[in-house]
Amino acid sequence: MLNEYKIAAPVGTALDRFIAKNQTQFQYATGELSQLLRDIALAGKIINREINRAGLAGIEGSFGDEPNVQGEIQQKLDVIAEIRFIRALTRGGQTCAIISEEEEDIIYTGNNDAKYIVAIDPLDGSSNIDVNVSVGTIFSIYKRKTMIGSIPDRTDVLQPGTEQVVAGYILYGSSTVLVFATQYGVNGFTYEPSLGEYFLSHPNIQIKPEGNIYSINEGNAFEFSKSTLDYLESCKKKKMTARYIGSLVADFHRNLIKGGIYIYPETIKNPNGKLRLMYECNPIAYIAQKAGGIATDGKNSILEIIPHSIHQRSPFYVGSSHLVSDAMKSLS
Ligand code: P6P
Repeated sequence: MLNEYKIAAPVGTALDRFIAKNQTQFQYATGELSQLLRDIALAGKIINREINRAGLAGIEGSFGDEPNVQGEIQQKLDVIAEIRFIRALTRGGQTCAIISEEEEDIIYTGNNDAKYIVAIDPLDGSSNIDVNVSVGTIFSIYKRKTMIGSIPDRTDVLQPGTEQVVAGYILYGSSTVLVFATQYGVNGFTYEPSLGEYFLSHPNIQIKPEGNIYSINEGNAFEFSKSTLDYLESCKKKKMTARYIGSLVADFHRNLIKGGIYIYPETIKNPNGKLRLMYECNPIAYIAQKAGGIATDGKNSILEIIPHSIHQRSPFYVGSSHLVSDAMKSLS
């Protein structure tokens, strides 16, 4: 009798089945949060398709020469990703308000009976697309503070990272991987385009306390503080490996899997750091913490920062607990 596993190996746990089997992970377990996660996963499938054919569909390059709210020139795929995610979240009906890297102010979906808020960077690292380097979507999900049925306001969207109920990213890389954290842990799902499904590929991810990789743009070295330079020297003396892709999701995912530290410190050009708290630092910090890592702004836990504006920036140190702790010691 031929071994059935030889001729028809199981495909693994699909995202929908994982969500159904782990309803208790999705707070309040009435299905809305699960549906919201499915809405994000669907938009990710669509963006994955756009990215993989960008060179053929004439959607590479910049969208125009007007800088966005960040002062950066939008790429065509930034705009496409923004449209796709806002549309998916609005039509999905589970989100009452969204804050996005691409929009100056709150996006009101009109779903005032919905329970959830989403903070999103629809396509982070998009300047890498034209050179075929990995990019990613980063998202946080919060429970609204205002009453169901009312119009959401700033108290809903400006919550500290500790209030996140789900945080995740989609990495459009050599394969497309959806990684998300709930209070119960971090799981990764690899997208199988031929089936149009995400399958559990990285169950219960834990980041190693140690690591041999440091990720920082050393092109900014002349703008670094002395303590940052001293820490980098210590990394070199320990013969650590430098790896910097210039796409936060890709740099973080590598360190999550292999161990390491990612640093975007304050510089002369960006005295409060370059990365945005609400839709870059907080979601990545939540994932890092739930995987056993640490994320700080150089002094305090990123997740404890009380936000005052949608696009505020923060210095960012994230990764293996021992590496980040050592970096904090050298900065103090
Ligand atoms: P730099 C991309 O623009 C981004 O927000 C992150 O994805 C990335 O880690 C960082 O900025 C790269 O910034 O200044 O090194 O090019």
